[in-house]
Amino acid sequence: MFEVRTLHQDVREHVERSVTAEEIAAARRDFSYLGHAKVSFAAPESVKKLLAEEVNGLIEKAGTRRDLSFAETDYTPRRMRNVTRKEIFELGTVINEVYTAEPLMRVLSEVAGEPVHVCPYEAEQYVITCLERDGDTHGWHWDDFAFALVWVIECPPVEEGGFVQCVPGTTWDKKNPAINRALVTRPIYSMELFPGDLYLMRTNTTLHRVYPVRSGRRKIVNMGYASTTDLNREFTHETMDQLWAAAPGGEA
Ligand SMILES: O=C(O)CCC(=O)C(=O)O
Ligand SMILES: [Fe+2]
Repeated sequence: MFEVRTLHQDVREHVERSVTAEEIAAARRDFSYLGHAKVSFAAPESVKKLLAEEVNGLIEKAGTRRDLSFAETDYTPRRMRNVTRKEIFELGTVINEVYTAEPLMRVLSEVAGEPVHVCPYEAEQYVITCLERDGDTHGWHWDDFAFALVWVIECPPVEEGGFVQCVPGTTWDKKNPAINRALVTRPIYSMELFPGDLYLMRTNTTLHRVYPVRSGRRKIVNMGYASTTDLNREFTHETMDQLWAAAPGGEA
């Protein structure tokens, strides 16, 4: 009889065999100082490949262009193509399965230095973003929930943009986001990314953006996770709710 392997098993085997205590310790140090850390070691190539195939198919099938900005983040631009959590859940299998993989969440918890939980607000569990036109960007913002794990599927060379910038140790006042004030007050860190990279960010206290792309394409999946504090907190979801509402001027 054939054994039906699951992605969870692939991740578990990889974590048990290949992830070292040193890798985790280094990522945990970066994460605590810088609000972000590369964790590309956390998943095997086999899973990255399946996930990339699903992302490519879903962008073709369900990607919707958006060109928006929000008062809550000082009107920084969001110019991108997205596939929403709902579409990914309905049309795909891999991303939804990987999202809840226990061994992966355990690695993330060790890097974060605290438990990482599935996001209680479904719309923020995962999203695909594709930057594909000159000037496309995911402008400066914070996320509602504490953690994001980003899987880089495709990314142009840094000369063409598409790298991530962040300002750790900042918080989101939705009534007065004061993003430029944060940018001139605190250091900005920039992170070069390559296809196959994964990074974890403390997105509720790390202002972040994707530098506009000039040419080439950048495809990612962002998986949002909650902290224990998040689970006991009331949230408003202005920017996400507006982002996923039928986008005026949006095109399929
Ligand atoms: O594309 C990235 O690397 C970050 C995406 C992001 O910040 C988000 O989806 O909230
Ligand atoms: Fe974000």
